[in-house]
Amino acid sequence: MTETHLDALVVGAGFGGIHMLRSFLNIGLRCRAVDKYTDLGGTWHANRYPGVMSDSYSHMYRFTADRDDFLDASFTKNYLTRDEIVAYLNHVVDKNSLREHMQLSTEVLSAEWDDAAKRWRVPCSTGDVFVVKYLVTSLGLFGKNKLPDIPGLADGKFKGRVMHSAAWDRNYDIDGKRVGIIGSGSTGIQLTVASASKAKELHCFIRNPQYSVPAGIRDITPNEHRKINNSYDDIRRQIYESKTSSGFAEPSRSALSVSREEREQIFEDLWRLGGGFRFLWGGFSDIGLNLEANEEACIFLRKKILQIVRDPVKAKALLPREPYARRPPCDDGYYECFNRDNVHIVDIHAAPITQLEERGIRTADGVLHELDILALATGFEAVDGPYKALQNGIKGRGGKQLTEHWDSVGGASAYMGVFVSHFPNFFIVNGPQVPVANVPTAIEVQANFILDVLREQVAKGNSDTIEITPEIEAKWIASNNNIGAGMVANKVSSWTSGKIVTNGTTQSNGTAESNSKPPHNHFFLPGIKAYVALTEDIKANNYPGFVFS
Ligand code: NA7
Repeated sequence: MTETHLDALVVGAGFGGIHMLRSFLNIGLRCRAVDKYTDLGGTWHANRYPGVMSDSYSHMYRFTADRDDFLDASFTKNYLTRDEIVAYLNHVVDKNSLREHMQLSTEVLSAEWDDAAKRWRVPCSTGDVFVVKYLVTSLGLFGKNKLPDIPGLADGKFKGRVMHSAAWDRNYDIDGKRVGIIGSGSTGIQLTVASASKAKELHCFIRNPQYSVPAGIRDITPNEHRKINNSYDDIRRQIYESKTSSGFAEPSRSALSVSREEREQIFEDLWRLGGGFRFLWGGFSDIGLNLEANEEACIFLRKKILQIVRDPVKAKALLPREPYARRPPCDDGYYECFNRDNVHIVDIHAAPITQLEERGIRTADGVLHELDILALATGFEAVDGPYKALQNGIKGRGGKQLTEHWDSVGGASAYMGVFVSHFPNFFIVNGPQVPVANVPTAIEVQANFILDVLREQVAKGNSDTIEITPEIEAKWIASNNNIGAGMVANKVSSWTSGKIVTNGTTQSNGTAESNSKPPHNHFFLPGIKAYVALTEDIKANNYPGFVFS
């Protein structure tokens, strides 16, 4: 056992962990970042399935505060592949000399607040024990894979390979194989497109089809890249003056305020431009807010599906039965894949999976779908999953377990997406109630606020601890849940709204079934501009709800 005393430990070496490490080192803290993976990148390290890429614009999917870095960025397409993102993160690490402060293949086993010493004690899988004043976790929203509860999956009788999308073996070649994909979210859609032309037969097991729009992947010409660079100041301004910082305008008009023809044209333009976030937020203000406006988007998207998919049976199985309200996927020819003879839909809403057998998946209609590989694009125990997965958890004041605390307040929560009552000197980045926005930007605004709070701590005589009151936390949770209750997302089963329905079924009237947990909102929905305004307000009012002692 090696005991290391530092000012701060950052857990996670993805976007959030790297940015926090850099931020803390910049203000002179002695700090280390650890990560359980063998390499940096966090979620982007783990996700290597065929077709994996970002669906945020290339020039936005980076830390834009560093002007030189923004201007030096090299990308050739409007979206980045997974490998380009990991290369970018490596570049940030090297440019800022962070590598010597990082320790990979190091899994945190637990973290316990020692109130006498006013320190966190953090034992790791390597035998290291970090004793630190500040603990920062940036475990990622998707750090824990979700495996489906399919009889036969665990007993290993299936003769082929089974791989979760976030535990993919890149040496496995799907060429000429009989491939099965369970799941049709962002991941399942990317995997389908990447597999359709390679697999001998591709079976897509779809329970709740989602609405996908074209991503609009295209080259960025040198001229266009120059234009982006010349707009740096405008882009930075837009980032902080918008809700989602996605790199496009967010209009304030309602989908119901324009004529049918105009609405149709706007949807058509969005479809042509591409991008799921753009389709949801870049045409009208109320697709996510108003069921009637939402239904207009659904009508347009259903029509597109029916136009593209030639086989009426396949087309019908691809028609979503719920509002357009999950995290919006986009694709590079998803619906077109189903016009291929080797691509099949297995409608597991109609005939659920009964078991995984030696040769493949059996469905309730008795059919055996023979497979060489089963890809589980079944998502993640999103948001709080990585915290539940910590062997002995995170224990705050009086030995209080973080996950128990979250159970007692209705779900995973953090004031400003950062602070948790009863957990002194503990900061979460890119976790529960992070602003719903472009991820690097959301991380930047959270980091800026943490640095503000640390400055305040110094101003207040360098107190031992920073903590928030249970009252401010309760108000924050209630406010987020109130905002969430008005959203269409609250009517579907989705990890984004925290309304997960265990069997995944959504009723034909579009509402999630009653066996779901009470809604608990996982995001700060007002977004970046409102988040920054709130931080200004907190500072101007002398940090109400914060206790520096
Ligand atoms: P998602 O968006 O959570 O999608 C998971 C998919 O897996 C979804 O289609 C689920 O169907 C399906 N699923 C999950 N469990 C089962 C079982 N047991 N049986 C059948 N189908 C199942 O995860 P993704 O990986 O696509 O995306 C996660 C995020 O990564 C995404 O939002 C981006 O931010 C990047 P269901 O709808 O529950 O019927």
